[in-house]
Amino acid sequence: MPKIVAARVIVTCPGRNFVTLKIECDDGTTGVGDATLNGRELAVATYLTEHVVPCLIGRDAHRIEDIWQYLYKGAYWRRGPVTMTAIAAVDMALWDIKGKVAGLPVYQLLGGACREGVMVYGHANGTTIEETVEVAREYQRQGYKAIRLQCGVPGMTSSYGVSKDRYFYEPADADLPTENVWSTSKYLRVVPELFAAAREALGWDVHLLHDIHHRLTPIEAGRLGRDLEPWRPFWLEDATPAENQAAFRLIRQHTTAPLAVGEIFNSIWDAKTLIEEQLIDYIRATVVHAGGITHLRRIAALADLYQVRTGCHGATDLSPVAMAAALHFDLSVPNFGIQEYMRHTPETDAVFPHAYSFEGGMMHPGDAPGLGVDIDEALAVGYDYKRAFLPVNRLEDGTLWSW
Ligand code: GCO
Ligand code: MG
Repeated sequence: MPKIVAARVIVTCPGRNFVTLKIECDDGTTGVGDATLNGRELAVATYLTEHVVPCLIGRDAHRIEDIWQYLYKGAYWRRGPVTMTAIAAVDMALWDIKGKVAGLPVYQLLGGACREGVMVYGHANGTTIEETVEVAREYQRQGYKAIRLQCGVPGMTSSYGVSKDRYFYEPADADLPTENVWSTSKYLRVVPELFAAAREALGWDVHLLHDIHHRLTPIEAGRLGRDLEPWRPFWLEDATPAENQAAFRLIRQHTTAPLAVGEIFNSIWDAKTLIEEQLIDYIRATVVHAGGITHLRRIAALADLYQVRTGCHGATDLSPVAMAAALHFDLSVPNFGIQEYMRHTPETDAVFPHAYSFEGGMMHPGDAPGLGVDIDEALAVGYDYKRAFLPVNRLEDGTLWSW
C-alpha cells in the first residue's frame, strides 16, 4: 500500500489565484488536487494545512472512500464550501495516486469510457448582441457544438458574463469587491433578442446556453423561459437562488426550457429535492466544490435515477487539475450531459501541464496514468498570491442583490 508521508498546499497566481494540494507517498508516488475557491482561497489553504494535512500522514492512500468519510464525518462540522473544497482536493489527489499506481487513467478506474469524448460549451460574450453573435460564430468556426451566450444590457454599465478581455473571463477583478448595478426589467428585454439574433445567424445545429447567475425570482425566470422557448435553449442556468430548492417548482410550472443549477452546491443534500422532484434537467455540481470525484459520482448516481444529466461547472477559477478530474468523471458517468470549458491563460496552462485535449467541440482527458495533470512547482513559485474578490451587485436603488 502507498503510505502518505507528506502533503503540502501550493498557492500560486499565474494570472489568477489557484490553491493546489500535493500528496506524497512512501513509494515516491505523488497526486494533485485542486482546492481553489474563488475569492476565498486562503480559507481553504488554511483549512487544509491546519486541519486536514496532519490527519493524512501515515494513512493508506488507496483507502479513498474511508478517508473521504473520515474527513466528512470526522470533522463533526459537515458540508460548507470551505470544508467540501478541502475534501475534494484530497479526493482528487488520491484518485490521481491510485491511477498512477495502477498505471491507468482515472476514467478506467471509474468503469471506463461511456463515450468517445466529452461535449463542451464555450463562452461567447460581448457588450452588444451583434458582438456576442460575432464571437459565437467564431466558436462555431472552431468546431464548438454548444455555446453560452451573454451580452451587455442596454442602460447598464456592466453585465455578468461580459468580459473585458473577451476570451479569458475573470470576474474576481479587484482587491476589494467591485460594485455592479442590476436591473431585472432591462435584462429581461434583451435576452430574447439575443437568442433570436443568434438563431438567425448560427442556425439550429448548435446548442445555445445562457447563465442567469441567480438574479431572477422564480416567476421572472418562468417568464424568461417562456420567451426563450421558440429559440430552443439547451439550458437556462441558475435561474434563481437555490437555497430553497422548492422555488424551482414555480419555474417548472411556467416553462419547458431545460434548467441547470448547482455550480455553488457542495453536497448531495443541496440537490436532493431538485433531483427527486425532477425540477431540473442538469446538475452543475463540480468535482472541486462538491467533495471530489467520490461525492460527485454519488450525486450523479442519484440524478441518473431521475433522468437528470450532469453539466459540470468549468470556469477559469477551477484549475486545470479540476478540469482534468471533471473530464475523467464526464467520460465515465452514464448520465453525462455537457461540460463547461473556459480556456485558461497560457501562464496557467504552463504551471499546470496536462494531458487533456480539445478537438471539434469535444474534450478528452488523455490516457496518462492518474489524472494526467501536474503542477510545475518551480514555475508556480514565481507567481505570488494576489487578493482578488468577486463583485457584489446592487439594484438601481442601492439594494444589495445576488451577483
Ligand atoms: C459559470 C459561472 C462562473 C462563476 C465563477 C465564480 O457558469 O461559469 O457562473 O462564471 O461566476 O466561477 O467564481
Ligand atoms: Mg454559472
